[in-house]
Amino acid sequence: MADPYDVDTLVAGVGQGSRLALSRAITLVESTRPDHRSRARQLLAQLAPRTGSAYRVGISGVPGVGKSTFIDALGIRLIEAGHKVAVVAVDPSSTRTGGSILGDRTRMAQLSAHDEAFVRPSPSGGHLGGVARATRESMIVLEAAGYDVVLVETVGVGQSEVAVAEMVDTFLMLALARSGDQLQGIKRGILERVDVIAVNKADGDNAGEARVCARELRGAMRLMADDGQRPPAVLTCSARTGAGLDDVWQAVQAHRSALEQEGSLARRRAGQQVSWLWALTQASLLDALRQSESVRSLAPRLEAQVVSGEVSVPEASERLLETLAGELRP
Ligand SMILES: Nc1nc2c(ncn2[C@@H]2O[C@H](COP(=O)(O)OP(=O)(O)OP(=O)(O)O)[C@@H](O)[C@H]2O)c(=O)[nH]1
Ligand SMILES: [Mg+2]
Repeated sequence: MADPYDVDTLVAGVGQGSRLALSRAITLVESTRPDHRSRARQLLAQLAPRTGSAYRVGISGVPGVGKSTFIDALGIRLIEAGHKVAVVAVDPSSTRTGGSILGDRTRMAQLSAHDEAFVRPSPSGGHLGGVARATRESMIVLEAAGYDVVLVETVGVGQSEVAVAEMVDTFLMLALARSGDQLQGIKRGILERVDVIAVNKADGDNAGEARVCARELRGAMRLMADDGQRPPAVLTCSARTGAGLDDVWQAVQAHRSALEQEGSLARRRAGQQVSWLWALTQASLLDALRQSESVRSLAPRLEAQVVSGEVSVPEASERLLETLAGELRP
């Protein structure tokens, strides 16, 4: 049987927009097998020159805010406007539930079925660093295949948002109108990275409350913005009815044009390359630690010794690191 992961064949196939080649190339970059990693590096090196011009947009928000519904509806609009749209996800929790993959496929029903769209479910398995690496590298493959809008979905809980903010040009936060604390559900650390906020489900009886919420949020964002910093645009939309979606996309475009005009898009991306370098190195170290045979065979004894008090935790940790270092050294 022909080698499904032959790099030259994949490069050619991705260039021709072959969905099969694209799926295989993404499977390859998602893999943590050392032989796959080595091929993935060759593949990415060859594809990288064809990337850089796509819109990279992160979409976050608490579970149930409507991210998948929003991406489905926005994606279709963008395709109608002539774009090719790819959707990837950073969702380490999917390894636990195993449910969100199927869920997102069915919820992005229109987009998944479209020829001009490519919806990739979250990679399963692994720590956040590994999942973020896979997503980042998948974005390169997708951009090289001609997808000029790449939407990255993440659940608005914990560190995955920060990881996504580190790989996109514009970070869009979906919010819900809730009386009282409008900032609830938006973590402080992420607030300073948000470029556009859209209060979703602004339909039916909810529309008025959503507008009030947006107004309050707008005021709060202005107060919080540092001197000279542009506060995020705050809008309302309904992923269900489509109301306001065009305005949200316009706000995303306006944010990106402002970045380009100030010359900060290039700066932002340069900074992201450097943070990727370190994130990748850390993720690779973690993978090496988990895959190391000698660490694995040493671990049960060390764990027992730590529990019995025979060896202290710092000593045991040092021994594991030494064992790994010995293995990494050629
Ligand atoms: N009324 C209304 N309901 C919406 C809207 N957008 C999404 N929903 C509903 O909200 C529920 C959750 O939507 P999803 O798109 O699955 O939300 P999500 O943020 O992707 O959820 P997770 O992937 O679980 O984090 C579904 O029942 C949607 O039909 C909207 O604009 N208006
Ligand atoms: Mg979803």
